[in-house]
Amino acid sequence: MTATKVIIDTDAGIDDALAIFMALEAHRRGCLEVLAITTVHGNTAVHNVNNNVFRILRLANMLEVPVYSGASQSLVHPYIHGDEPFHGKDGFGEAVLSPQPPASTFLQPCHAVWALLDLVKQHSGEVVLVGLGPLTNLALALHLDPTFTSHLAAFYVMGGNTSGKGNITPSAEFNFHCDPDAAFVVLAKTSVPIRLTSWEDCLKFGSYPYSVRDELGQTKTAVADLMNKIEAQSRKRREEASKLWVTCDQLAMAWVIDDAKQKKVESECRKENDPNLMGFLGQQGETLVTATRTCHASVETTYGLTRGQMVVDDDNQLGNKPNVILMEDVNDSTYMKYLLMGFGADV
Ligand SMILES: [Ca+2]
Repeated sequence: MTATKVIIDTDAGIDDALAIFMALEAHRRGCLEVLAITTVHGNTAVHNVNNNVFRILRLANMLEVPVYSGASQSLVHPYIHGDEPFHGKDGFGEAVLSPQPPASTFLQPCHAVWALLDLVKQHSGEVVLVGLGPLTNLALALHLDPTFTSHLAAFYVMGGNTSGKGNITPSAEFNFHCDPDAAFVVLAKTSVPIRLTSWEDCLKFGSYPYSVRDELGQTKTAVADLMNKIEAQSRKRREEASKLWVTCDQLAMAWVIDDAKQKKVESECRKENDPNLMGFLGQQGETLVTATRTCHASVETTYGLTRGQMVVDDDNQLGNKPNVILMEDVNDSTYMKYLLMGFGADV
Protein backbone atom coordinates (compact mmCIF):
# COMPACT_ATOMS: atom_id res chain seq x y z
CA MET A 1 0.00 0.00 0.00
CA THR A 2 1.29 3.44 -0.92
CA ALA A 3 1.41 6.38 1.45
CA THR A 4 -1.86 8.19 2.20
CA LYS A 5 -2.20 11.30 0.04
CA VAL A 6 -2.87 14.40 2.14
CA ILE A 7 -3.72 18.01 1.39
CA ILE A 8 -3.23 20.40 4.30
CA ASP A 9 -5.30 23.59 4.38
CA THR A 10 -3.65 25.88 6.93
CA ASP A 11 -3.53 29.34 8.48
CA ALA A 12 -0.02 28.72 9.89
CA GLY A 13 0.17 29.64 12.82
CA ILE A 14 2.30 28.16 15.59
CA ASP A 15 0.34 24.97 16.23
CA ASP A 16 -0.08 24.56 12.47
CA ALA A 17 3.71 24.70 12.17
CA LEU A 18 4.28 21.73 14.45
CA ALA A 19 1.38 19.86 12.85
CA ILE A 20 2.94 20.40 9.41
CA PHE A 21 6.36 19.28 10.68
CA MET A 22 4.64 16.11 11.94
CA ALA A 23 3.06 15.55 8.52
CA LEU A 24 6.33 16.19 6.67
CA GLU A 25 8.14 13.71 8.90
CA ALA A 26 5.38 11.14 8.29
CA HIS A 27 5.86 11.86 4.58
CA ARG A 28 9.57 11.23 4.88
CA ARG A 29 8.87 7.96 6.65
CA GLY A 30 6.51 6.74 3.94
CA CYS A 31 3.25 6.98 5.87
CA LEU A 32 1.84 10.14 4.25
CA GLU A 33 2.35 11.80 0.90
CA VAL A 34 1.85 15.54 1.37
CA LEU A 35 0.33 16.28 -2.01
CA ALA A 36 -0.10 20.03 -1.48
CA ILE A 37 -0.50 22.74 1.10
CA THR A 38 -3.24 25.32 0.62
CA THR A 39 -3.22 28.49 2.67
CA VAL A 40 -5.98 30.58 4.17
CA HIS A 41 -6.33 33.71 6.29
CA GLY A 42 -6.91 33.10 9.99
CA ASN A 43 -4.21 33.36 12.61
CA THR A 44 -2.71 36.06 10.40
CA ALA A 45 -3.10 37.52 6.91
CA VAL A 46 -2.73 34.98 4.12
CA HIS A 47 0.54 36.50 2.82
CA ASN A 48 2.09 35.89 6.24
CA VAL A 49 0.70 32.35 6.21
CA ASN A 50 2.42 31.78 2.85
CA ASN A 51 5.73 33.02 4.25
CA ASN A 52 5.36 30.82 7.32
CA VAL A 53 4.59 27.73 5.25
CA PHE A 54 7.69 28.26 3.12
CA ARG A 55 9.80 28.72 6.23
CA ILE A 56 8.52 25.33 7.45
CA LEU A 57 9.13 23.63 4.10
CA ARG A 58 12.58 25.17 3.74
CA LEU A 59 13.61 24.03 7.21
CA ALA A 60 12.31 20.53 6.47
CA ASN A 61 14.13 20.60 3.13
CA MET A 62 10.84 19.87 1.35
CA LEU A 63 10.30 22.90 -0.85
CA GLU A 64 9.10 20.52 -3.56
CA VAL A 65 5.67 20.35 -1.86
CA PRO A 66 3.44 22.68 -3.91
CA VAL A 67 1.82 25.56 -2.02
CA TYR A 68 -1.29 27.37 -3.23
CA SER A 69 -2.40 30.68 -1.76
CA GLY A 70 -6.06 30.84 -0.79
CA ALA A 71 -8.78 33.04 0.66
CA SER A 72 -7.66 36.28 2.24
CA GLN A 73 -10.90 36.99 4.08
CA SER A 74 -13.98 35.27 5.50
CA LEU A 75 -16.95 34.44 3.28
CA VAL A 76 -19.42 37.09 4.42
CA HIS A 77 -18.22 39.32 7.25
CA PRO A 78 -14.56 40.42 7.36
CA TYR A 79 -12.78 39.11 10.43
CA ILE A 80 -11.11 41.82 12.49
CA HIS A 81 -8.23 40.74 14.72
CA GLY A 82 -7.66 42.24 18.14
CA ASP A 83 -4.56 44.32 18.89
CA GLU A 84 -2.61 41.30 20.10
CA PRO A 85 -3.41 38.20 18.03
CA PHE A 86 -2.50 35.00 19.90
CA HIS A 87 0.01 33.94 17.22
CA GLY A 88 1.42 37.45 16.87
CA LYS A 89 0.78 39.80 13.95
CA ASP A 90 2.83 37.62 11.58
CA GLY A 91 1.45 34.28 12.82
CA PHE A 92 4.89 33.24 14.05
CA GLY A 93 4.98 35.12 17.33
CA GLU A 94 6.82 38.12 15.84
CA ALA A 95 10.03 36.19 16.42
CA VAL A 96 13.25 37.51 14.90
CA LEU A 97 14.07 34.89 12.27
CA SER A 98 16.58 34.63 9.45
CA PRO A 99 15.55 36.44 6.24
CA GLN A 100 14.09 34.29 3.48
CA PRO A 101 13.07 34.87 -0.14
CA PRO A 102 9.52 36.19 -0.67
CA ALA A 103 6.79 33.54 -0.83
CA SER A 104 5.75 34.82 -4.27
CA THR A 105 8.92 33.23 -5.69
CA PHE A 106 7.68 29.76 -4.80
CA LEU A 107 3.88 29.93 -4.78
CA GLN A 108 1.98 27.98 -7.41
CA PRO A 109 0.19 30.29 -9.88
CA CYS A 110 -3.21 28.66 -9.30
CA HIS A 111 -5.56 29.77 -6.48
CA ALA A 112 -5.91 27.30 -3.60
CA VAL A 113 -9.61 26.67 -4.24
CA TRP A 114 -9.05 25.67 -7.86
CA ALA A 115 -6.11 23.52 -6.80
CA LEU A 116 -8.26 21.77 -4.21
CA LEU A 117 -10.95 21.07 -6.80
CA ASP A 118 -8.45 19.79 -9.36
CA LEU A 119 -6.38 17.66 -6.99
CA VAL A 120 -9.26 15.83 -5.32
CA LYS A 121 -10.72 14.95 -8.72
CA GLN A 122 -7.36 13.95 -10.15
CA HIS A 123 -6.92 11.56 -7.20
CA SER A 124 -10.59 10.81 -6.61
CA GLY A 125 -11.17 8.56 -3.61
CA GLU A 126 -7.55 8.82 -2.45
CA VAL A 127 -7.08 12.24 -0.88
CA VAL A 128 -7.31 12.94 2.84
CA LEU A 129 -8.09 16.62 3.42
CA VAL A 130 -7.01 18.26 6.67
CA GLY A 131 -8.44 21.66 7.61
CA LEU A 132 -6.28 23.42 10.20
CA GLY A 133 -7.65 26.94 9.79
CA PRO A 134 -10.91 28.75 9.06
CA LEU A 135 -12.86 26.73 6.50
CA THR A 136 -13.14 29.51 3.89
CA ASN A 137 -11.29 27.72 1.07
CA LEU A 138 -13.24 24.52 1.65
CA ALA A 139 -16.61 26.30 1.69
CA LEU A 140 -15.70 28.09 -1.56
CA ALA A 141 -14.72 24.76 -3.12
CA LEU A 142 -18.08 23.30 -2.07
CA HIS A 143 -19.91 26.31 -3.53
CA LEU A 144 -18.09 25.91 -6.84
CA ASP A 145 -18.54 22.15 -6.93
CA PRO A 146 -21.02 20.52 -4.50
CA THR A 147 -19.42 17.12 -5.26
CA PHE A 148 -16.03 18.31 -3.94
CA THR A 149 -16.05 16.28 -0.72
CA SER A 150 -17.44 13.17 -2.42
CA HIS A 151 -14.00 12.72 -3.99
CA LEU A 152 -12.25 12.59 -0.61
CA ALA A 153 -11.03 9.44 1.09
CA ALA A 154 -11.42 11.18 4.47
CA PHE A 155 -11.84 14.66 5.89
CA TYR A 156 -10.33 15.99 9.13
CA VAL A 157 -10.86 19.38 10.71
CA MET A 158 -9.51 21.15 13.76
CA GLY A 159 -12.23 23.53 14.82
CA GLY A 160 -15.44 24.13 16.68
CA ASN A 161 -16.49 23.15 20.15
CA THR A 162 -18.72 20.44 21.52
CA SER A 163 -20.01 21.89 24.77
CA GLY A 164 -20.00 25.62 24.24
CA LYS A 165 -16.54 26.31 25.62
CA GLY A 166 -14.63 28.93 23.65
CA ASN A 167 -11.10 30.23 23.30
CA ILE A 168 -11.54 33.40 21.24
CA THR A 169 -14.91 34.27 22.80
CA PRO A 170 -16.57 32.64 25.81
CA SER A 171 -18.57 30.42 23.46
CA ALA A 172 -16.59 29.95 20.24
CA GLU A 173 -13.39 28.31 19.04
CA PHE A 174 -11.16 30.51 16.85
CA ASN A 175 -11.31 28.72 13.47
CA PHE A 176 -15.11 28.55 13.49
CA HIS A 177 -15.49 32.05 14.94
CA CYS A 178 -13.16 33.51 12.30
CA ASP A 179 -15.46 32.30 9.52
CA PRO A 180 -18.68 30.84 10.94
CA ASP A 181 -20.43 31.01 7.58
CA ALA A 182 -17.74 28.85 5.98
CA ALA A 183 -17.94 26.35 8.85
CA PHE A 184 -21.72 26.29 8.42
CA VAL A 185 -21.42 25.60 4.68
CA VAL A 186 -18.83 22.85 5.17
CA LEU A 187 -20.80 21.08 7.90
CA ALA A 188 -24.04 21.39 5.92
CA LYS A 189 -22.67 20.27 2.58
CA THR A 190 -19.97 17.72 3.32
CA SER A 191 -20.76 14.30 1.94
CA VAL A 192 -18.23 12.49 4.13
CA PRO A 193 -18.27 12.63 7.93
CA ILE A 194 -15.66 15.05 9.27
CA ARG A 195 -13.25 13.70 11.87
CA LEU A 196 -13.37 16.80 13.99
CA THR A 197 -10.96 17.81 16.75
CA SER A 198 -12.82 20.30 18.92
CA TRP A 199 -11.44 22.87 21.35
CA GLU A 200 -12.67 20.74 24.24
CA ASP A 201 -10.74 17.76 22.80
CA CYS A 202 -7.62 19.93 22.75
CA LEU A 203 -8.14 20.83 26.39
CA LYS A 204 -8.90 17.26 27.41
CA PHE A 205 -6.45 15.28 25.31
CA GLY A 206 -3.87 17.82 24.11
CA SER A 207 -2.98 19.90 27.19
CA TYR A 208 0.23 19.63 29.15
CA PRO A 209 2.08 21.57 31.83
CA TYR A 210 4.79 23.74 30.30
CA SER A 211 7.42 21.44 31.81
CA VAL A 212 6.40 18.91 29.12
CA ARG A 213 6.72 21.56 26.40
CA ASP A 214 10.16 22.45 27.79
CA GLU A 215 11.30 18.84 27.50
CA LEU A 216 10.10 18.68 23.91
CA GLY A 217 11.79 22.00 23.19
CA GLN A 218 15.11 20.63 24.38
CA THR A 219 15.23 18.28 21.39
CA LYS A 220 18.42 19.21 19.57
CA THR A 221 16.89 19.90 16.19
CA ALA A 222 16.30 22.90 13.93
CA VAL A 223 12.55 22.32 14.31
CA ALA A 224 12.74 22.61 18.09
CA ASP A 225 14.82 25.77 17.73
CA LEU A 226 12.23 27.35 15.42
CA MET A 227 9.28 26.23 17.55
CA ASN A 228 10.91 27.64 20.70
CA LYS A 229 11.41 31.00 19.01
CA ILE A 230 7.96 31.36 17.48
CA GLU A 231 6.18 30.10 20.59
CA ALA A 232 7.94 32.38 23.09
CA GLN A 233 5.44 35.24 22.86
CA SER A 234 2.26 33.15 23.10
CA ARG A 235 3.78 31.04 25.85
CA LYS A 236 4.06 34.09 28.07
CA ARG A 237 0.36 34.85 27.59
CA ARG A 238 -0.69 31.24 28.04
CA GLU A 239 1.32 30.83 31.21
CA GLU A 240 -0.34 33.90 32.66
CA ALA A 241 -3.76 32.57 31.69
CA SER A 242 -4.01 28.79 32.17
CA LYS A 243 -0.43 27.61 32.72
CA LEU A 244 -1.07 24.89 30.16
CA TRP A 245 0.43 24.21 26.77
CA VAL A 246 -2.61 23.40 24.65
CA THR A 247 -2.02 21.61 21.36
CA CYS A 248 -4.70 21.93 18.69
CA ASP A 249 -3.69 21.37 15.06
CA GLN A 250 -1.09 18.88 16.29
CA LEU A 251 -3.84 16.67 17.76
CA ALA A 252 -5.86 16.78 14.54
CA MET A 253 -2.76 15.95 12.50
CA ALA A 254 -1.79 13.11 14.82
CA TRP A 255 -5.22 11.60 14.15
CA VAL A 256 -4.59 11.85 10.39
CA ILE A 257 -1.14 10.25 10.62
CA ASP A 258 -2.30 7.56 13.01
CA ASP A 259 -5.21 6.51 10.80
CA ALA A 260 -2.84 6.41 7.81
CA LYS A 261 -0.39 4.38 9.85
CA GLN A 262 -3.06 1.89 10.92
CA LYS A 263 -3.97 1.33 7.27
CA LYS A 264 -0.36 0.94 6.27
CA VAL A 265 0.43 -1.37 9.16
CA GLU A 266 -2.52 -3.55 8.24
CA SER A 267 -1.57 -3.79 4.60
CA GLU A 268 2.22 -3.86 4.73
CA CYS A 269 3.90 -4.23 8.06
CA ARG A 270 2.23 -7.47 8.92
CA LYS A 271 3.73 -8.94 5.80
CA GLU A 272 7.03 -7.14 5.66
CA ASN A 273 7.58 -6.08 9.26
CA ASP A 274 8.84 -2.71 8.03
CA PRO A 275 11.17 -1.63 10.84
CA ASN A 276 10.90 2.04 9.89
CA LEU A 277 7.14 2.17 10.33
CA MET A 278 7.03 -0.13 13.31
CA GLY A 279 9.78 1.83 15.02
CA PHE A 280 8.48 5.38 14.97
CA LEU A 281 4.80 4.70 14.95
CA GLY A 282 4.59 1.98 17.55
CA GLN A 283 2.81 -1.30 17.47
CA GLN A 284 -0.47 -1.77 15.70
CA GLY A 285 -2.47 -1.90 18.89
CA GLU A 286 -1.45 1.57 20.09
CA THR A 287 -4.16 3.44 18.21
CA LEU A 288 -4.28 7.17 18.94
CA VAL A 289 -8.04 7.74 19.00
CA THR A 290 -9.46 4.82 20.94
CA ALA A 291 -13.13 5.84 21.00
CA THR A 292 -15.34 8.11 18.88
CA ARG A 293 -18.96 9.12 18.56
CA THR A 294 -20.82 10.09 15.40
CA CYS A 295 -23.51 12.76 15.30
CA HIS A 296 -24.73 15.87 13.52
CA ALA A 297 -23.28 19.31 14.16
CA SER A 298 -23.88 22.81 12.84
CA VAL A 299 -22.70 26.31 13.64
CA GLU A 300 -24.36 29.45 14.96
CA THR A 301 -23.80 32.22 12.39
CA THR A 302 -25.90 35.05 13.79
CA TYR A 303 -24.26 38.02 15.48
CA GLY A 304 -24.41 37.72 19.23
CA LEU A 305 -22.69 36.03 22.11
CA THR A 306 -22.71 32.60 20.48
CA ARG A 307 -21.48 33.52 16.96
CA GLY A 308 -19.28 30.68 15.72
CA GLN A 309 -20.35 28.20 18.39
CA MET A 310 -20.75 24.65 17.14
CA VAL A 311 -24.00 23.00 18.10
CA VAL A 312 -23.84 19.22 18.51
CA ASP A 313 -27.13 17.36 18.16
CA ASP A 314 -26.13 14.27 20.16
CA ASP A 315 -29.72 13.10 20.59
CA ASN A 316 -30.54 13.71 16.93
CA GLN A 317 -33.42 16.00 17.86
CA LEU A 318 -33.32 17.64 14.42
CA GLY A 319 -33.24 14.34 12.52
CA ASN A 320 -30.21 15.28 10.41
CA LYS A 321 -27.73 12.83 8.92
CA PRO A 322 -24.57 12.50 11.05
CA ASN A 323 -21.77 14.67 9.66
CA VAL A 324 -19.05 14.59 12.33
CA ILE A 325 -16.97 11.96 14.08
CA LEU A 326 -15.82 13.27 17.46
CA MET A 327 -13.01 12.08 19.74
CA GLU A 328 -14.10 10.29 22.89
CA ASP A 329 -10.75 9.00 24.09
CA VAL A 330 -7.09 9.34 23.11
CA ASN A 331 -4.03 7.27 23.96
CA ASP A 332 -1.72 9.81 25.57
CA SER A 333 1.55 7.90 25.11
CA THR A 334 0.82 7.44 21.40
CA TYR A 335 0.11 11.15 21.06
CA MET A 336 3.38 12.02 22.78
CA LYS A 337 5.24 9.96 20.17
CA TYR A 338 3.71 12.04 17.40
CA LEU A 339 4.62 15.29 19.18
CA LEU A 340 8.19 14.05 19.59
CA MET A 341 8.23 13.08 15.92
CA GLY A 342 7.11 16.61 15.04
CA PHE A 343 9.98 18.10 17.00
CA GLY A 344 12.34 15.92 15.00
CA ALA A 345 13.17 13.46 17.75
CA ASP A 346 14.34 10.02 16.69
CA VAL A 347 11.26 8.04 17.80
CA1 LIG B 1 -4.49 26.65 12.52
